[in-house]
Amino acid sequence: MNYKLKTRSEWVDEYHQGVRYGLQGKLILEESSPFQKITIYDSKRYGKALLLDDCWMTAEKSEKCYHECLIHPALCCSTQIDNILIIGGGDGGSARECLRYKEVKSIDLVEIDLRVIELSQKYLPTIGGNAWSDSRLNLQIKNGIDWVKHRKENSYDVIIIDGADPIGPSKELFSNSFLKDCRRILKHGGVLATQSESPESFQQIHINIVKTLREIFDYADPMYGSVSIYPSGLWSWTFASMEKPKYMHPRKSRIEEISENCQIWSERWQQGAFNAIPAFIERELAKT
Ligand code: SPD
Repeated sequence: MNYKLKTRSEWVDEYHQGVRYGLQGKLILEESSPFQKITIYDSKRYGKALLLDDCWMTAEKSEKCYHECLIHPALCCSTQIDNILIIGGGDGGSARECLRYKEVKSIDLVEIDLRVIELSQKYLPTIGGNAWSDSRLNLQIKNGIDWVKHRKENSYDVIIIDGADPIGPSKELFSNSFLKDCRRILKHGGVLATQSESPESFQQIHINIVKTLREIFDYADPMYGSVSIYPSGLWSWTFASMEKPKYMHPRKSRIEEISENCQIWSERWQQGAFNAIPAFIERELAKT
């Protein structure tokens, strides 16, 4: 038996600029949808995981450190949270976190790739949890760019962009025209939240996302945390609003509603995470 080969075949790695980020485990499934390569992997440390185009997206036992951070600063702080739009988020984790708030009346979840939803429901059912059967969830298998283009002004209280990296089908989710449409369809006291890559391994992309959002929305700030399965482990989410930095001040009633069952998010954590901006990023963002 070729021992070395056997050992290697038990690992799956995401490669990025001369570094690889890997998990040990067992391959369950690999297929190509019309949009991307989809892999389901059973990792020893984090349980079942989803990769899109060979990049880690989520894993059963580490997803909360991504989804809680993307959702709660927006939903705890927005003036109203009746109508939510999620672009992407086909694993269901973002919808699940939004649906924890009783005030939420409806969520349009617009995912381009039906297979991501089907495979997440089958292999990673804990991530979507009860969201899939919640009558407030309205699934749309459509292109998110077209969806926002065709919505009326002031349609949503909160917009969540839960896409993959800005290559492949998610590239346009970081474009000026898409984000301008998001501003148009967001209500005035609302908040937009997007994953905004790593300030370490995707430094320039991260800076560009924050700058673009500041131009379009007036107010935008990045928040930093750790997602151990993503390149470098250091990750960011950026929040934007129109009248003031709305996303900085969680409302008491909403904190009380969710905090007991959060693994990472708390009011205190959020404050620290906004303040954890690396000095060089702050300097870069200050340049015009
Ligand atoms: N480098 C991975 C970035 C992926 C962000 N989205 C993950 C989707 C989880 N719902």
